Amino acid sequence: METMTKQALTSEQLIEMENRYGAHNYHPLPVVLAKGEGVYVWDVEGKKYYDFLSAYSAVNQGHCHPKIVKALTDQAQTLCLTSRAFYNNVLGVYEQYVTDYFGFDKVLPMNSGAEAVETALKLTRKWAYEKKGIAENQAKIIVCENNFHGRTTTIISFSNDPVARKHFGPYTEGFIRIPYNDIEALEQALADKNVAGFLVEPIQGEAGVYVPDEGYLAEARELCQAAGVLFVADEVQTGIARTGKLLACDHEEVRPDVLILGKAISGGVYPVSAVLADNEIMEVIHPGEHGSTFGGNPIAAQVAIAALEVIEEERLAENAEHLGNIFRAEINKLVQESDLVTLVRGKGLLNAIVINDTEDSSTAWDICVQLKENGLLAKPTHGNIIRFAPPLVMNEEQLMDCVSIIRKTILEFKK
Ligand code: IF1
Repeated sequence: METMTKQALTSEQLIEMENRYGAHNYHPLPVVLAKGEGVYVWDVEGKKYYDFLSAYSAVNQGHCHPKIVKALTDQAQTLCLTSRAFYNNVLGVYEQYVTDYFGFDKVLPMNSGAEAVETALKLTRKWAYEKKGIAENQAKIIVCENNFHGRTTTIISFSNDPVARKHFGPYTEGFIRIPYNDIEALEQALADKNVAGFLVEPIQGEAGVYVPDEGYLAEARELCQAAGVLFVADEVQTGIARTGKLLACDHEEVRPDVLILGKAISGGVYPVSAVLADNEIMEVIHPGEHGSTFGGNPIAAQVAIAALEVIEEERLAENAEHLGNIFRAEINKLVQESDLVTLVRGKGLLNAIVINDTEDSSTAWDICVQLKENGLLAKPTHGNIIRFAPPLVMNEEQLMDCVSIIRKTILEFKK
């Protein structure tokens, strides 16, 4: 049988193939992308779109950033993978660079965000037993309601999202769940002497870009310090310039004890994640106690250095801050004009609009389909919230173009 070339396949055929041969663990918007550059992506029929999701904030530096892609291809032609059974000539350079960049003594390199969260949980528990003196198997970690930290068995164990959890039990023990943005609840939970850490998203992404009250992170951090509990920040989504600062914690000058990074640390070019901490914490991990075949491989290391350099060179945090302010001001005008949009919230270029309909409605989805028709790709989170997170390399003119697409779509939308 003749093999079909990529170009021969239509969107419809490609969707049908995914449907037939792939597990149905996602429900994508019906658009099949074939190319990306900067803030734009193109579908297989050649239609051009603004990407307003950035692969869930992984592609902060824009699609196929030439500097990051060059780092990837150069290293791929030289040395791809050694495993950590041997040293390689890139990892140490990266480790020095990334620890200096974020201001921690040490890094533990992993691949996916969920793996980095798992790493932070293991690190927190081990620290609790070996440094804090908690009795064996008694350590607890405080987490927040409506958290999203990934898809592994332990992580979904402390989720309260029924879709993420149901029929995946039995669940991992040792977690206390408290309301997000509730200092009193944290204070009460910290009274338990077996608490080892507090795991928190500085802005809750999946929950619908839920920004806590000003001062929440700083107060939470102080309470943890006073209780001798590790403050563990999951900045997988909020990190690396997305919210207008390098880290979302920087808005409140909070330095976490354990920092979890993923997604944009590679500019979306390669799966790279990291856990950063100071020696006092990281030294509890010894050879053989944790790791990953691919973690810290030479390609990942080169890609991450390049991706972090781009953030600084192109002043992406400053741009996110600037464009984010414009974006929310413009969408707030729309809130006044349209009954369909009730509010816009977010920080920097991590924003969401709330649609005037129920959580189980299809309205946000239907609007996203219409946005797609009008040349802009975004994704709902819940039935009534749409997340807006374009690449941070966008310019003001492009942003205003996007605002007018969103405006037109909302004003013309009929339920
Ligand atoms: C999916 C949301 C975003 C994360 C935080 C760890 C991870 C994530 C704070 C795990 C991942 C993703 C994964 C993606 C959907 C998604 C997401 F809608 F669920 F909330 F980004 F907005 N910590 N977030 O947000 O990282 O293992 O995926 O590399 O389809 O599951 P990962």
